[in-house]
Amino acid sequence: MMKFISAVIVATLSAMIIFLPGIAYAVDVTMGSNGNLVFSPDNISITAGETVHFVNGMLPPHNIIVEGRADLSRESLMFTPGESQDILFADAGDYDFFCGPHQGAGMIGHLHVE
Ligand SMILES: [Cu+2]
Repeated sequence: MMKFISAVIVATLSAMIIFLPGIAYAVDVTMGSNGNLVFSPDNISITAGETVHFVNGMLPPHNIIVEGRADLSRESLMFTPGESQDILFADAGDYDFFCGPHQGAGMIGHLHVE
């Protein structure tokens, strides 16, 4: 009986993993890549409606400030490597973004949405 229950649990967990809704990101951006105060990549092109996935890397804390767009910015600082923020860009345009703590160090990027 225990063996049967174990098998059911394993089968259920497997099914949950397989059928978890997958989220497709247009771009993964690493913040603090390879110990440098950069967004990587820092020059991004996506299509309107796509989502950019920002992942915290080395030298935290980091955040994402989209110039002139408080609604798209993620001001809360991320301290733990692996933390992430998703930003959906619904409108075409050109966006400059930077990391609040590290803007002066050149942690900036550009996003083109078509
Ligand atoms: Cu930073």
